[in-house]
Amino acid sequence: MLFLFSFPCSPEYSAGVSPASLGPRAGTAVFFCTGALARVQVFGKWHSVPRKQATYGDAGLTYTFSGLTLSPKPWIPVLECIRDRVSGLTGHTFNFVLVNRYKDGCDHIGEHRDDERELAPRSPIASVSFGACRDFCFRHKDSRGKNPRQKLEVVRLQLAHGSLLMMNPPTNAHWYHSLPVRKKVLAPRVNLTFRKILPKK
Ligand SMILES: O=C(O)CCC(=O)C(=O)O
Repeated sequence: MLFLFSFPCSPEYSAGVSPASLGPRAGTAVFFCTGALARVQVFGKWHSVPRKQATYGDAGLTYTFSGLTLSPKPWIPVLECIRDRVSGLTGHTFNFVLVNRYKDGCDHIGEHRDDERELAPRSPIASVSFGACRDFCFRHKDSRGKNPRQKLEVVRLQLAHGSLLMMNPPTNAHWYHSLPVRKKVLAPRVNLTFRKILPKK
């Protein structure tokens, strides 16, 4: 089940966040992955991640996806502030955030499901967007590939500046999502996905 809200985006609520304020040059501290941590494995081949990524969260957690294991950096005030606003609005708590920064419409994220074992099973993923409006697509797991078992329509949402999308269970058990290339989009966008990760055993 999905819910799309307009996130209160005043400076008071969003800590003045914009793609610039979450960019590496602004000095407000989001450190994006570089080197080996900015590469992903897809069908056994390594590629540069077509966007910038960073993870922040509680101490001791790790999150593995696309062949990468990321240990979050300690929370910084701007992300804590937004996390707490999202918690206040939704009633859910989060211990981890994945930050994705798309410099323009050529940066993207391919179809995936966020179905990693470290994610707390009954916890939603809260996705907050800042900057350029981008299409966000959901494709049902049975409607993928050349000979799909079903032909369900792709669900397209527009994630505008200040939107909060709640991906509630069991959405990601059945639907893949992606942020496709949109070459006409010239402006940057930052997306924060707040998650609850299970502590390591
Ligand atoms: O940038 C977005 O809106 C999507 C990010 C995403 O799919 C993810 O973090 O799993």
